[in-house]
Amino acid sequence: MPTNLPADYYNAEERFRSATTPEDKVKFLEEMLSTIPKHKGTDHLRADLRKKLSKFKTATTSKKVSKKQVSPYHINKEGAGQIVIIGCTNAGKSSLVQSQTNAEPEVSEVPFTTWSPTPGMMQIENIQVQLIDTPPFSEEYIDPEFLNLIRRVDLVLIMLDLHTDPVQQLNFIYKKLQENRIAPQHLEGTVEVEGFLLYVPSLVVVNKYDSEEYEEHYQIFKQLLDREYPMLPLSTKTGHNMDFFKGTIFDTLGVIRVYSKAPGKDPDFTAPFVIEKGTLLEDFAGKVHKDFQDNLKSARIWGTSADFEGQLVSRDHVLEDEDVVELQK
Ligand SMILES: Nc1nc2c(ncn2[C@@H]2O[C@H](COP(=O)(O)OP(=O)(O)OP(=O)(O)O)[C@@H](O)[C@H]2O)c(=O)[nH]1
Ligand SMILES: [Mg+2]
Repeated sequence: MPTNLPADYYNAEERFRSATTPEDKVKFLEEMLSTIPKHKGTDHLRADLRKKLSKFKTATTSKKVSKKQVSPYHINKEGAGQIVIIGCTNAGKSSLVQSQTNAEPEVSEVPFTTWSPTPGMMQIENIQVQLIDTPPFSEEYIDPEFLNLIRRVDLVLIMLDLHTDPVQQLNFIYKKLQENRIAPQHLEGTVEVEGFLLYVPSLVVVNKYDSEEYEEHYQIFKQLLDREYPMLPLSTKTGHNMDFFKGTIFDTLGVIRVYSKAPGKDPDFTAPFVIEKGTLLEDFAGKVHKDFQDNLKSARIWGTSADFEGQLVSRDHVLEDEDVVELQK
């Protein structure tokens, strides 16, 4: 240790020793380095301090990385489809998630209740889909990660409140989407806009249709629209039209259920494979087991796509919803 170091160096060194965070360690090491006179006798010491400095700097940056907040909108897809519900305040988005899934977002007549997204799983017959409750659309800021979620999901449910100027709500939602270069798929080819638009699959759900008494109300609303929309009325409160809603979701997702069975055994009807409509037998086989993808010869089929029970079909057979398949190598 060179003896001719200034008092400032020893002060900084003292504080470095008592520092408890990597940020403070970095600060006092830099101070120590700046107070050392530069000559041959201090070469070793300066090299040693620089090494320490780089170690503590790495510690501060890696801590920053691990501290980095993950957006609550980064929600992993679960089940047969990921569906986000969007709409104005009080439309009933949280009510739908609360009544139909295992999640329990807060529901209230007070506007602007929901502040962050909540996913839950909704049962449709023997499959499950993910429904995501979200904060209301408003004139103010929309989180860019919320918009990214809308861009990547399998289906966007646009929820309207039948009792509170639904035409205005629908126009407002479309306007906000379009401002962010997103548009519903059924409008593809009809929107005149400069530049790029991302088209997303969507379904309009008109909530608070508590009973058939609201039919006239609903018809008037439909007549006020400038065009036809993929749309259905619903009540999250009374459950009116809920089965039809679920069936429509299933059809819109474009999936089918296929059951695999071993020879001589019954299939497990509670555990379907959920695959895309139009999937070929050979691609389904790959999902059951990798081995089947290469070595599959044929299969026996019972159900929708079979001409008769246990029909022998080849690898390029197109499967349909509720088929039972016995794969053969
Ligand atoms: N009559 C009737 N009221 C409903 C229905 N669904 C929801 N509500 C009521 O509407 C109000 C708002 O419901 P929420 O589910 O909190 O609405 P939201 O869309 O989540 O509202 P924000 O979180 O503010 O965006 C509550 O008082 C609900 O009880 C329905 O089908 N019929
Ligand atoms: Mg809510």
